[in-house]
Parts: sequence; structure tokens; C-alpha cells
Amino acid sequence: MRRVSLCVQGVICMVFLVAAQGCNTDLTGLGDGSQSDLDPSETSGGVSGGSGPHIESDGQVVVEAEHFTDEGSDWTGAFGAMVELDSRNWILQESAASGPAPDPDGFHSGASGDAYMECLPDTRVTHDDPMDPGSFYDDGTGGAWLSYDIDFQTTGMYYVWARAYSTGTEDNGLHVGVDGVLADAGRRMQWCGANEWRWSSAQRDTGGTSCGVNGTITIQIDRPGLHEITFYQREDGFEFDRFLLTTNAAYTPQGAGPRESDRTNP
Ligand SMILES: [Ca+2]
Ligand SMILES: [Ca+2]
Ligand SMILES: [Ca+2]
Repeated sequence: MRRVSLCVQGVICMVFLVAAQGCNTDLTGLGDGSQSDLDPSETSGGVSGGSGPHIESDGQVVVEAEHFTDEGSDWTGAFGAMVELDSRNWILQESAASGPAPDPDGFHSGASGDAYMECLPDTRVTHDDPMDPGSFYDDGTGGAWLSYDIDFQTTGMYYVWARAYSTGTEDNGLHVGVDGVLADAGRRMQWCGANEWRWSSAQRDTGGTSCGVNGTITIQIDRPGLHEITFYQREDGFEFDRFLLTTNAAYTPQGAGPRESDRTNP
């Protein structure tokens, strides 16, 4: 009797131990929200709610282009209406193309959040079209821009990836800078491969090709805290879905990429 009793106690004790271990494992699996808890193969995009700066965590931040903090064009009141006629603006595109014409390639579905920003009007579509004032800014100074406030936790060099839809050779360039400074490493971001949403971190003419090679567009964050990331027009008609900054040289976003990063006011 005594031996059976011990045996029963042992079984009961073991059951409780197993239950306790399972509970502990589950709690650990909830994670602390760090990047190591995220699935690196995330490909379906998706937007975060809330407002305020997006939060960089563990060397990565993802932001929808349509969630900009501020925007502007090359128009300035000092030069009056003549210059305003030449300007381009970043226009929100959702479910259908919306002004100002011309926008020869129309609307493209498949953007994360079902929304993107487009630099319009788009007058220079082919290489044979005239380079109208406002249609092209090779070095990143003077064109329409979009800026994004980001709360950085991690300092260092970031690879800049952006997702865009190009339909030709004259709507596939962009520039990126930090805190109002456009460094050479952020100039002439380039896309090749038309008629699909595609990620790039390539600088034009790197690697011996006009398309460039990925990993050559970078920015430097030297101190933690708030920084302003700004994308500047290179070519009109550029269609801009979202961007991703990462300190990981080996990371290449797939599909629509990871879900958008959280914001400071969730
Ligand atoms: Ca278009
Ligand atoms: Ca164009
Ligand atoms: Ca988007």
C-alpha cells in the first residue's frame, strides 16, 4: 500500500511539473516585442494604427509612404504662379488614380495598406519626352518631398529600402536624406524592372550598371531619439508604397514586407 501510494503521488507531482513548465514556456513565447520575436519571412505588409513618430526597434523600422509627417513641393510663394505651374506634388492614391493629370499609367493595386503616394503630374514618361521644368531633379534639390519622423533606439548605418511601382525609365528614381541633409549615399535611388511593386536599395550606376546594386543606398544615425527621414523627387510619376530601414546588410524584404512599425501614440 505504501509503495502504491508513493507511486500515485509521484505521478500527480509530475503532471503538475509538466503543467508548470508548459505555462512558463508559453509566457516566454509572448516575447518582448523585439525584432528577434518577429518572423523574418513576413511578406504581407499591413499598417499600424495610432499617430506620432514610428519606432525603430532592434535595427529595423517600416513605414507606409502615405503615413508621412510633412510634405512639400518645389513651389515657393516668393516666385509666384509661374513656378507653381512647374511644380510636382505627392498625391495620395487609394483605389483609383486621383489628379492632377497627366497620369498616363493610372492606378496600381497591390500596395500595402491599399494606398501609396505618387509624384504628379507626370509629363516625362519616355526618354523622348521633353524634360519640362519640375519633371526631374537629378541631385535631389528642388523637387517635391515627403518627410517622416522616426524615434530611433539604435544608432549606426541603415540600409534604405523602398517599395515602388515603375512603368518605365522615367518614373524610377528617388533620393533620401536625414534631418535636412542629403548625403551622396542617399542620392539617385534606382529601380529597374517595370510593371510590378518592387523593393530596391540600389544607387544608380553602382556595380557597373545603370540599375545599380542593392545595399548601396544608406543613411547614418549618430544618436538615438527623433530624426526626420525625407524622400525627395527625382522623377515625376514615381509611385511610392512604403520604406524599410535596416542595420542588417543581409536582409532583403520580400513581398510587401513586414507589418508597419508601431507609433509612439498607438
Ligand atoms: Ca500612376
Ligand atoms: Ca515621369
Ligand atoms: Ca502603402
